[in-house]
Amino acid sequence: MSRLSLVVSCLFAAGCGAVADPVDQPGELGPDAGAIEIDAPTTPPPDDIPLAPFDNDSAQAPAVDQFLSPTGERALVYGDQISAPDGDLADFMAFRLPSGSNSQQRVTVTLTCTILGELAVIPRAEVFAGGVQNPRTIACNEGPVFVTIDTTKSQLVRVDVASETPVHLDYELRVDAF
Ligand SMILES: [Ca+2]
Repeated sequence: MSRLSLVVSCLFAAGCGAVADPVDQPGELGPDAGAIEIDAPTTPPPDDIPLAPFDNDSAQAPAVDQFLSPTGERALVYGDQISAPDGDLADFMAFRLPSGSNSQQRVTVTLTCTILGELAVIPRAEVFAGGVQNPRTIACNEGPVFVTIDTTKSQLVRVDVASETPVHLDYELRVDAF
């Protein structure tokens, strides 16, 4: 069998690798194997952080808009998920209180979160009175926070997260008004 015919037949013969390997492997594997082991720890973490599905809510169309009163629904409880930098970045909820003789009322806002991923910025809920520029901010797992609100205005709550590395939040927002 000529040299050419041996090479060609190797393309079709299952055992032909055994002929070539003893020549090539010993010299290449030593230094290469070492380099691979050194590089391995620098590979990025597994991207098994889930994405929150888009739910198409917005400040204009909140996921819930609830009227709270002493004789009706006394609390707003809403649970959902958000994620960053991809997926659904923010959710919006709204609530209103009866406007009695006192236009100021204190409520408690609680944001409870289960967080997956490395966080650079603590996720938060922000409570906006309609049109007010400076929202009151409540951080994840901070516990109940007292917020004094204007009962003549609808209150918007935005829960959001900002992160350049993958982060996923399962949260429950709770507003206790009475
Ligand atoms: Ca959303």
